[in-house]
Amino acid sequence: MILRIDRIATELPPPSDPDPAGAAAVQELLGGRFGEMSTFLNYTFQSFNFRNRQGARPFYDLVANIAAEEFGHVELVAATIATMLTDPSSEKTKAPQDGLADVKGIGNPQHVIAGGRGALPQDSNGRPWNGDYVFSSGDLVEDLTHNFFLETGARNNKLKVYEMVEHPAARALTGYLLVRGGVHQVAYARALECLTGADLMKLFPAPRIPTEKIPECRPHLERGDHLRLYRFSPEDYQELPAVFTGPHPETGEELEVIDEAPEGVPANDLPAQPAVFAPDYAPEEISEIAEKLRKAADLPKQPTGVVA
Ligand code: MN3
Repeated sequence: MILRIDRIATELPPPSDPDPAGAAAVQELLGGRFGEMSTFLNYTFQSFNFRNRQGARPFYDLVANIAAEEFGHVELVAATIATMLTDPSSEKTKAPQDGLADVKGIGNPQHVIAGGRGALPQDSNGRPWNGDYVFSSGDLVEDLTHNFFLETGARNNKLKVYEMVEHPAARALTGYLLVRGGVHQVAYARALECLTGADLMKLFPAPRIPTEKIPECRPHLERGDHLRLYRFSPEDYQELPAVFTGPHPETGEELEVIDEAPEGVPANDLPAQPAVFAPDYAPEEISEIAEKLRKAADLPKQPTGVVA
């Protein structure tokens, strides 16, 4: 089962100038072959299908636990794309006027026409994420080798999107994901080392750009997030430290398992976009209905959720 926490993994800047072309490029990090949907669903299916769990517990825990963090990365990329597509002026220009004329020919038209200026499970060409991206052979060494390759490809794509897209939300996203993806790259390399004796640590950094050269990575490095594997469960996945241990291949610092999920931060409450009917042509009507329902259910007058 999955327990859900209504917070995002790291702080994103609030909406500024929309960047539909940049948002289309960031889609590669969500629904591309090496995107977060791929890391999430690869490790998820591998954990679903994992046999002899008790006999191989530290490795099962590693794959299952990283899968949970990846779900949060899918959420974070989606939040970034929605932030980049948010138009602060669309309140004024809505149907039947030409409120969407300015995005014609820029970025992915489906973000606007099929979606409510939000993320879609697609790559940067608008192609749907594909279940064929999941590799779950049942052979632990093979699956872990694949996962190391997947994290390396993901890091490669994040670096290119970083170079391509200057929007502050995209930069905050890629800075964070490069650090966390690096941890997963190390985790799978170390797991393979534990199983086979192969020294994959000589492959780091791959690609050969150290994360400390990227300004948006630095706050996460200074916090030590490049060394930490968080345990994403109140009680379970206790055997992570059996595999996630030893020195970091780039810095030599000691890896560490944090015995709880990261705190996370509240997401920005992105404003309504009436031109695309999100959440409605007249969002204030939905707010009025919600207020009445909240009152009838004896809930507090103010909404209970937390937003940034
Ligand atoms: Mn990830």
